[in-house]
Amino acid sequence: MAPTPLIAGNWKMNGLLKELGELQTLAEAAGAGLNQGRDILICPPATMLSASFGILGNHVAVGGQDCHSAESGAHTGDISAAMLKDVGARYVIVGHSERRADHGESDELVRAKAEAAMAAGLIAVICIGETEAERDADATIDVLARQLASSLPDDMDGNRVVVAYEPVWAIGTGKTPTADDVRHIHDFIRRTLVERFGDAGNGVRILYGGSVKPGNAAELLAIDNVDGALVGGASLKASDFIAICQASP
Ligand code: G2H
Repeated sequence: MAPTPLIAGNWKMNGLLKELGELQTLAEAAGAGLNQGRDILICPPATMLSASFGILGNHVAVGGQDCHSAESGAHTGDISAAMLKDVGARYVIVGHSERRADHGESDELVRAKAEAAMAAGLIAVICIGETEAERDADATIDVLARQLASSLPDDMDGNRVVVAYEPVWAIGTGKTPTADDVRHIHDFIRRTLVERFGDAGNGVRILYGGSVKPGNAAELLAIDNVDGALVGGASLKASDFIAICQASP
């Protein structure tokens, strides 16, 4: 049986408390049935997590955009997985390409963060994806194989891990891979998960991310082994994000 689709919004470093009205609109749509047959997640900036949880309640999950690999300690400015859980988060994104690039995060660190998230009772959304240079060098599959081998915890639970495939060159650019490319890559990710984790690999949701918009969501979300989307820019406006949710089968 195919996993329940997950439509996740990543607000990145956007959003002030005055923007909470967008979440109110989303909460009302979810309360009216938007969340039937699909899971919906919003990952606002950490400053908005608590207020977002208050508005979205149980209809729409909230998540962090990153967490530290340690449980607690002297790490100024960082947030632990337990802290995210404490304010109502159920998920956390780890290894987003912007964190890998801006903060030099390695596959091994991403894996440690995913393990910390799972230990705290969160679902880890582990991001992988090739850069434009890697794609141009025909290295996409090699890069994804390495990231999957090194960023994923060994202790796999299909309900506790989500993999998000986000080609770096498609992020915020308006460009997306062809449907055939997405199908081929998601098939590869599924096969890799099943080879390593057995049947648990079939339960892992594989999201596509990178310039998902209301206009392309239906085509992307209909592809085999695309179990949802990780949406950046188009998640900031409730009407766009709701349209993407409605496009999921
Ligand atoms: C990819 C995505 C969200 P966008 O980073 O994670 O962003 O939809 O703006 O390309």
